Amino acid sequence: MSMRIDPNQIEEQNTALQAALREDYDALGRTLARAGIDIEAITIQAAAFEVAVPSWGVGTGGTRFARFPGPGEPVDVFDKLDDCAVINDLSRLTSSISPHFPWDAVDDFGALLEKSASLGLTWDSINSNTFQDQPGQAHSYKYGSLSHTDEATREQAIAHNLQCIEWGQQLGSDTLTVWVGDGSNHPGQSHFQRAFERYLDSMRVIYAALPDGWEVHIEHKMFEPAFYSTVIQDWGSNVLAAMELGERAKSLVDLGHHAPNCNIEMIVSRLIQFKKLGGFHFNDSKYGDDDLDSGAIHPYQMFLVFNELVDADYRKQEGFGPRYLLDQSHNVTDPIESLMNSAIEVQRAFVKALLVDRPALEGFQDDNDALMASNTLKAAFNTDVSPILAMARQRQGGAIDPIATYRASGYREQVAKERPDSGGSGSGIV
Ligand SMILES: [Mn+2]
Repeated sequence: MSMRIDPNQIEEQNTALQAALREDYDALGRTLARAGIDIEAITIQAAAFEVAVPSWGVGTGGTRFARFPGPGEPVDVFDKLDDCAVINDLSRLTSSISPHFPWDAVDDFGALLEKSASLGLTWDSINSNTFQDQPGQAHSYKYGSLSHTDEATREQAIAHNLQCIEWGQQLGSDTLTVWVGDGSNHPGQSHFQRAFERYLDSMRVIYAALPDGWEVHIEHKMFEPAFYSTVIQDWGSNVLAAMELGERAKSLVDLGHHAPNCNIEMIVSRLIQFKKLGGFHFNDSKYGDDDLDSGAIHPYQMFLVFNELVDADYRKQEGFGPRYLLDQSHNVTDPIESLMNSAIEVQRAFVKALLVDRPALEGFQDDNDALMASNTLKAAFNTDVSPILAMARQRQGGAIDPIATYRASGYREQVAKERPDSGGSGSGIV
């Protein structure tokens, strides 16, 4: 059974918070006006901001040690759509969903499209999965997929990606995201160059099958499941592969897939410069690929990434238009709450980056005034833009306080009654 948050309930919650929001918004408007910034122009841009949600994100995640499922977890992709609709109805930031195949494969894609359309949702990038074996699969991916030493295994992995493109076309998507777990656990286990050559040969077949208007995004990952080396380990391997394949192959940056202290914003700048930035998987990280909620650990880093993105837009950089997707593992929170929170944190980084005084920054850079250049960024980062985000949500019919409204709605309690226990089965973290 499908359940939607009642718009009257959102309205009722908003009414109680409206006067305080107006006061805060007006006060911030006066502060920004002193810096020559029109709060209304910023609010319009905040309202237009979108970040896609991953279908796999609405289930409770886990580690390789255990998974502790929450109540009312989605049973299938139709349930996932209901949860995604709640996230978007309250946050007004997430109208598209990124599916993962074969997890989300169905017999009737028409029914899936019909349901997503009825909820006001569209389909973002398609994610293929050759990092685990499926029941009845002829060849195992234990030792790799697109770069496997065995040709038949590589062909099976290629065929799955072609199938993903076909399913994606039925859903109206236009991007395939490829992440492989291929790599090695022991020095000497794999010949680096030969493995990379086999990967490229496989990807050439997939690239050649891209329909008109489609792109393929390559995702790199430093480690896990392979702990010594991975075939697409870093942004260097990633962009080399993308350059080798052609202009419709681009690099995807997952914030958690870099070495600690890596200057991700500079990588983003490089990819923008060479028209190779395909998109993002937003999350946060303390130690490695720990898939924490966006903005939970390094909000300044996310702001600096958006500073590059807003700068590219400001300079009208040719060929610039990356996709934004959340990719996190919600192990101890209600995934709907984490995804709403995280979408807002990503939007917050974007809106703060809009406040950067770019002509002033350029002047300080040209004058080698390091302190004032840094302070220019900090001035934007230190501005609390919460009233802008809340106003943008409210104007689009969303909730001023999405978490409070969600909790008051009783949605989780309701679906917990309707959906059977999911058990401790695995949930995807990529
Ligand atoms: Mn990812």
